[in-house]
Amino acid sequence: MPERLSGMDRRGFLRSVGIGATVAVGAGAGGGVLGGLLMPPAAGATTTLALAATDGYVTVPGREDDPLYIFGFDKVDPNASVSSLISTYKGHAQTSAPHLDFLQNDDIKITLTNLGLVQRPDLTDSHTIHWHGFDIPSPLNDGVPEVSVAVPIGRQLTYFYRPHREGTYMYHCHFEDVEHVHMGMTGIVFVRPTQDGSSIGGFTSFAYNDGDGTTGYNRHFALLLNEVWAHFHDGDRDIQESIPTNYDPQWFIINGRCYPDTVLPNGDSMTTTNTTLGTDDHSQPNSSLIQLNPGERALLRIANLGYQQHAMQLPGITMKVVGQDASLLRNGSTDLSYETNTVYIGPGEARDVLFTAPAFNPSLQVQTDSVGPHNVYYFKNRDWRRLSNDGQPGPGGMMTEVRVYQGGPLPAQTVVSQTYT
Ligand SMILES: [Cu+2]
Repeated sequence: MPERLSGMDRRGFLRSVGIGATVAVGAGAGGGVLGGLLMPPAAGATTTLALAATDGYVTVPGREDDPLYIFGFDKVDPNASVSSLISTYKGHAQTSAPHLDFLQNDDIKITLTNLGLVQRPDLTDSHTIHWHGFDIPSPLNDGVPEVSVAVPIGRQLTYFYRPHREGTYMYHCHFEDVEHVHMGMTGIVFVRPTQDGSSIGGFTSFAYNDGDGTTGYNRHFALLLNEVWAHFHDGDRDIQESIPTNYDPQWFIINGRCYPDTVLPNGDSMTTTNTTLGTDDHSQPNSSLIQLNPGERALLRIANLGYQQHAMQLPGITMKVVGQDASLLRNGSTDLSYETNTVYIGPGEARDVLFTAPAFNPSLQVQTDSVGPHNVYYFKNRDWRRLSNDGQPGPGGMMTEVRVYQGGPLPAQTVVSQTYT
């Protein structure tokens, strides 16, 4: 925050827009006092999208008939009215949040609408968007409510970004952040390099502006790691306090799902039907399935927004870590990337990992799905306790499958983490 803004001192500015939980924010898309003060003039292409924040329910293995209460973000129509968003989405949050895919140097406007909570009408929490790791020029767009603004129920705020640094990031709500993050308001956001579209080293898509194609890939996959501690979710449902130092998660998830649900396709395959809630087809739409043709190079965009360190392995295939926390692992001309069989990733950290799909091998175990015969490799947590669903016999938890298909039947990917059925 600059010391003086248009002749107004810092305290006066904060008073004029309000701070933290109590303020009503009225900035529309790119307009208003807030936008006029702090938004630079538009330069490149502009991407406009909208997210809505509300509550909902998800299922984890063993809790199919007693779903877990969550908070989350939905991707919604930027032109929809607040009242229509409330009638369509309130109480239908998803987790993980939608993957956000941007191009370096583009202007990005994300309008956040707070729809309120169905299960907890007594709870008048605001929400924010915090783009974790982003080099932000002002706290206004940083989503940290204690030093900026938050979005109260029924109101909207448009966040503005111009990402100058490509790579894999994450985003989350920062309002009462320990609670709202654990309740499910977490997602992956990544920035494609301006080098994308050039043909370098046999690739046209890259993790970074590497200049030599070493971070080129054929397909990319966004994988968000989290844990689930039922006590926190049930406590929020039942108006009970939880003590975070008692943290003891029972489920370990990728993109909001436990194995074997992680390999179900994108979309409504996680539809929840139960007597209390009826059917909710928005809750866990993000697949973690990694489908490859032989010889293709895959980029895993991995982020951890849980509260524990994780160690991820892909037995049978060597991984190469080329990026860390949205930075190419290179110091001048010195290559700092490394090959490994274990990727270590702490809370709030991101890794960009490349590997090449092996040839289809008929002498390995061959499974068949609707696409065809394939070999299976497991991308999984190294800790056996985290491959269990609530202590039940495995495999479960933080694991997904890499399927390498005989004959290369998969068409080119058009969106990140695309699944084929
Ligand atoms: Cu929130």
